[in-house]
Amino acid sequence: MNSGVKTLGQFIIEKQADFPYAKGELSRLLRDIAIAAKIVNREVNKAGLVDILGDLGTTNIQGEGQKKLDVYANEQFISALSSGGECCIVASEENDDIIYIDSAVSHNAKYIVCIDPLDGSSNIDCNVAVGTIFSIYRRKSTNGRAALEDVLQKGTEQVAAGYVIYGSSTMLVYTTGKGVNGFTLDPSIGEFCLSHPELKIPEDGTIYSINEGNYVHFPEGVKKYIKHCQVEDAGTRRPYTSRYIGSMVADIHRNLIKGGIYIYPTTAASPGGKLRLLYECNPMAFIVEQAGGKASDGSSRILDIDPVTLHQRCPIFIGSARMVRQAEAFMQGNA
Ligand code: AHM
Ligand code: MG
Repeated sequence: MNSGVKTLGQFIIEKQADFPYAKGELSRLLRDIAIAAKIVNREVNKAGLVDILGDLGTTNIQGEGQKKLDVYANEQFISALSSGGECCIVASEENDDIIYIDSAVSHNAKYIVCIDPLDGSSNIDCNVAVGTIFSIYRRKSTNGRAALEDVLQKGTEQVAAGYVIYGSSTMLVYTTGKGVNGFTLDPSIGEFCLSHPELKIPEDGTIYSINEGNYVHFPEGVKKYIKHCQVEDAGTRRPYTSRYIGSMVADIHRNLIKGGIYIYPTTAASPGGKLRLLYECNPMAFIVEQAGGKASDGSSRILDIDPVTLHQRCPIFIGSARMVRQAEAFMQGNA
């Protein structure tokens, strides 16, 4: 029977043919991530019930203390990646150090996963969208145990990246470097179904997303760009609309669909930027570039940054190509 619905599982298997060298490991890795995402989704959906089912710090039915959702999400993804057998190291925003997966099945695993298990988790208390962001690399070392050097690769080396948005509906969006596809979770069948094939971000947009509360601490170029967004000009459809959810995944997802720019610049509180290169900026940059957009640190391409440390941060300007180019021009003082 052909229901006309294509599930993520079917899609991944079909796309495996795009990689002649593939033996199915990457497909299995993506499948493991999708399963963990469904488990996390179930818990995120129940977040509002915490007060009536038992508050954090109390004991659940299995006699375990109830965990904060970001800790829970971290455990779910690490557990799925550990038992899946395709991943030798997980680097998580929630853990200070890399996690070696030394189980027998992962002995010859060749993939590294960097993950932000629940981004924007401060939004959970008020029922606002949160997300998971992941990034996959192939290990470079050929023998022995994989090491930190295998994790500290440039964004250009990513073999896949994606995010899950737990919003008004739950979506998984990912790329393996051949375009971007989006899948919406159909809760009635428990499957991610292809809903946004070959996503393309509009070349230009009318939405800017930035925490303007930090305005006084922004670099001059950002201040001038914001003023530019607010000036009336019918030809460029200005003033633009300001939209800031405070969940990077949700803000970038909206801009990917409608066109727009998301900026988290350096500030006095975060002189190197707030967002992490490996867990947030690189995967989102890969996805947005694959959708036809652009991602910059204000002067250079995010994906070309050489990571030095695991939890390195960087400023980010990401979204519709024309808007990012314009913001870069302001940053360089030539707009
Ligand atoms: P987190 O990883 O601690 O959740 O922080 C990342 C989040 C992004 O999702 C969001 O865009 C940004 O931090 C919001 O920061 P701010 O509250 O400073 O505007
Ligand atoms: Mg985060």
